[in-house]
Amino acid sequence: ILDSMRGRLVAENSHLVMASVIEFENKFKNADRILIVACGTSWHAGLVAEYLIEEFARVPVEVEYASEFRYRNPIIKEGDIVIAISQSGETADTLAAIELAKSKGAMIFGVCNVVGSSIARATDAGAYTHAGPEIGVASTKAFTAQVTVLTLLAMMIAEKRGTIETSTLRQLMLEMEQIPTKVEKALQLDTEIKVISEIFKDAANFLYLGRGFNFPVALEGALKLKEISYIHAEGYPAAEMKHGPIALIDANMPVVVIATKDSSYEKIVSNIQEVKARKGRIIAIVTEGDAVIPDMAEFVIEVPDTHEALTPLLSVIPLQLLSYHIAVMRGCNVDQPRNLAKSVTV
Ligand code: F1P
Repeated sequence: ILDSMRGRLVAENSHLVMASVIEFENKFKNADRILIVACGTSWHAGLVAEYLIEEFARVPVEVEYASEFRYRNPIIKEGDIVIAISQSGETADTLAAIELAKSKGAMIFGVCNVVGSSIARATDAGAYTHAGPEIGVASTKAFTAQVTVLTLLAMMIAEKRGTIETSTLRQLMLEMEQIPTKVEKALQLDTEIKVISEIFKDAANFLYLGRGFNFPVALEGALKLKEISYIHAEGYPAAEMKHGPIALIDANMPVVVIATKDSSYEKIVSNIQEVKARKGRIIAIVTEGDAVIPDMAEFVIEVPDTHEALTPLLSVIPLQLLSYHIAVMRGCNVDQPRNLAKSVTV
């Protein structure tokens, strides 16, 4: 299974500027630590990667905004691997973070979409995401492609380090094969989400909550809404809600909760109860067939079942659609949002 995965990654990259994943395998195997630098949506994909790599490969991972990393004096040791993630491959902050890490002896692995871009050229090795051009400024399919590549990478590192059971690896790979069909199914939620968007299009604020692998998805859902509809939105780890954001919840607050069936399901159900008790308007993203949450949430959006570690690939889709429809209904230009550049090169 792993050989076929390597084959796929390498085949995609063999004719390109970046070195193959195989050449980097031993470096990943022996790394004491992995740092991930990125901005915006790519940073959220990096957070998913942190959860995946630490869960399966048991290597410490730190994820940092490149825009912060480049301006401080981070501790970087020789032998550290830095994964730089960028859709455009031209983001100035990410490029500067790479140069800083390189000057201190780190090896750089890139995850880029644009072939031959500045970031791709500045890295020692990497994998292209091949998501195709992002027509709009806000990243959407790039996120899915980044998370896919990073999931494969996490599995490869775990296999190399011997930290993953063969049966788990096999299960993940088989589930991975099903993802394109399940993504198609999730995209069919479009009409349903349009109806929900109509109801909430005039909201002044939104709160997004998620746990585990879906915490970064909550951040991404909030970012997409901000970027294209100009509605203020905050993403939080669901358990962090009680440490502050709970004060914001009232009958005017839409709360999007990613509550797919996973190891934190019981806990997220109790988070939903807390929101409901304060009359928050709950839009829950659940796993198909969920019998509990429909009795609690005002709106329920079902996504196909998959392995817990792969849920971000499906749960992000309804959030992207929600932002898209709300933005269109508010008369916003979804492809060219105000103040946003496709590549932030300064
Ligand atoms: C990073 C990013 C995007 C965002 C917007 C501005 O870009 O923050 O995530 O949607 O386009 O730039 P990149 O480094 O992934 O190209």
